[in-house]
Amino acid sequence: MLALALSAAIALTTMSSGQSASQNVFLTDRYRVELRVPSEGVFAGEEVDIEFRVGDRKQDDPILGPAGVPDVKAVAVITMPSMAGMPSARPKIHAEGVPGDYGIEAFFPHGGEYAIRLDLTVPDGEKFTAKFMVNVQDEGQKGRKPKAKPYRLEAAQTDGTLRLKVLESKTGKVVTDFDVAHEQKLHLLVASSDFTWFLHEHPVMRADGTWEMPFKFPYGGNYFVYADVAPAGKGSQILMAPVRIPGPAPKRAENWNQNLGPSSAEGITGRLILPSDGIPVGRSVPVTLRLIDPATDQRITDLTPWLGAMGHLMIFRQDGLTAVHSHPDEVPAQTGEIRFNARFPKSGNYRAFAQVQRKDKILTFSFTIQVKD
Ligand SMILES: [Cu+2]
Repeated sequence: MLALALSAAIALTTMSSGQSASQNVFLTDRYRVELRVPSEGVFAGEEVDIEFRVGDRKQDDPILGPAGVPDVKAVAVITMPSMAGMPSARPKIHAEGVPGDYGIEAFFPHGGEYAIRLDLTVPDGEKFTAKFMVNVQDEGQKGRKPKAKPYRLEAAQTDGTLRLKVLESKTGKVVTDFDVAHEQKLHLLVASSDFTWFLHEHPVMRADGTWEMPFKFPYGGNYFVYADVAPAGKGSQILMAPVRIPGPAPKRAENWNQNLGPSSAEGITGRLILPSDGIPVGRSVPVTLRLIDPATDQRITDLTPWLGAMGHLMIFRQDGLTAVHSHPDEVPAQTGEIRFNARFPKSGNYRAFAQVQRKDKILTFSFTIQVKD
């Protein structure tokens, strides 16, 4: 009797919130929601309209399918389940010309699997949530023209002050409203063009949207200035502005040979451990930072959280145009090892900077990773 009741309850649950085999259709007893991902796919780094249709299964036409439901109130939230701590996007939704059809004004900062949650309220007041997964392809795919990014960064240094602005590309409007990610609204990352010099700071925003910080570039030459930001509701974006500084530059040959350590900071030795069978392009892979005290050969187990995590790993492609998102596993153990998940969208040479906090000091380790096709 009990078993029967249980199986009936499960069947009911499956029916009321189930997902069809296609994964793009979500059903309740009454309604059918279909996510219409563009047939050519969805690509990172461009704004895309993803349509969905809400149909009434009680008015099911044998040819046209469930009648479209107009005036649905919809709230969309886009997250990346593999990237814990990445700010969610809350994209705008508009009604299309056809009753029951709606469009999500989405933007995906980089490739990977995203979850789209739709909280829907139909005109009779019924509320339900439909969830979908969307696989987003990396930008810069062959045969695809790069599209304008929704935001851009301005960076300039004058009189010992670095000033940054995040602007809406279309309107030129300065963005002043940001979501917090890893305890900050803006993470400033500055690197020399050969990625041998690196800085991670948190400037302060003035009311007009200018981010300021006392700062002088260490020498002349080209730099990449990155702002890791999430304009309110728009999700995570890494924006880059190249900066050229006059003056003498140190003469040295660029070295991009793979170098997984040892890298030293404050007397501690860091090594990077990559998957033994290589790094597949476009797939999330575990990257482990192992920290050792060379005096005792013991693992370092007294790190303290910094910016909401036990470690941060920032990875840049040699051309400066690709910054790799990586996040530590959600529950890092005090084992002297920090495991990150990193995803390399292209083959090429990458410089990785790992940062941890120990005894109130920030330790920065640098590595070079070669990703082959
Ligand atoms: Cu930061």
